Amino acid sequence: MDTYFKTAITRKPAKNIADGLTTSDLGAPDYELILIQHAAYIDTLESIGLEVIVLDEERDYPDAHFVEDTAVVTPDLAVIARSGASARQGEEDSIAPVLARYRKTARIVWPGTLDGGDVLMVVNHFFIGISERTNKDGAAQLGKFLEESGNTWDTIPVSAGLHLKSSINYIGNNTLLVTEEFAKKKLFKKFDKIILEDDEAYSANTLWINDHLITPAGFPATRSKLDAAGMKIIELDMSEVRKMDGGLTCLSLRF
Ligand code: CIR
Repeated sequence: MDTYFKTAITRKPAKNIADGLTTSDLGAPDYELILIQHAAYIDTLESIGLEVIVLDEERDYPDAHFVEDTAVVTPDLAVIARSGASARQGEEDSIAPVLARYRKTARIVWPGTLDGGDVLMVVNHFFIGISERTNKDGAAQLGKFLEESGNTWDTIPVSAGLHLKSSINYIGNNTLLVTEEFAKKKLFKKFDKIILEDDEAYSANTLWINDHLITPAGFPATRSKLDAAGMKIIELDMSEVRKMDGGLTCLSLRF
């Protein structure tokens, strides 16, 4: 197995997770169960070669275990984000010093906003979703930092879902796992695509890491398409995470 990602930052969910932001109508998450699901997520990352840092819960920030939104980490840079959700601004303050141990850091500043969930990295090209959380200014600030270290970038409107990566993820070998709506976009023309059934759109949020594809359990049509593509798949139960609009990528920062 090629180990490309060595480290993941995660955070224990706080007891008041149900006070976080959500658009789902799936009910309140069960705290004991989310702890079990979170522990299984950490075990899985460790099983594929990552060292996992687990930060303490943050009761003032019930969404803070969705650490992905607080930064964008590339092989040589960590850009600390500034969420477009005011209730989430400040989560990044306890992440920045941890990332500074591993990377040179930069920051998105006012009037820019950016959530890491809107940033899709495909090798050294970055697709930056313009959404309710990420504005054009935030995207331009990130783009400038990315260019300085030799990367390229594009913006794309997030026309459905909370973040760009709610609908599309890169799974290696020039292939995107993508909803039908995003599959049509010109920007993704050069990629091969595995297109999801509409009623399995949640499974777009998969995590391709260290030669494995971690997918949410309970999406049989997606599973058979991925099996046909011959990938090494690990399914995890994300039921409680989903209730707060979260998914597999949201629960860690990986580098
Ligand atoms: C929020 O609305 O910000 C959280 N409840 C969910 C964030 C999910 N993060 C992600 O997809 N990267």
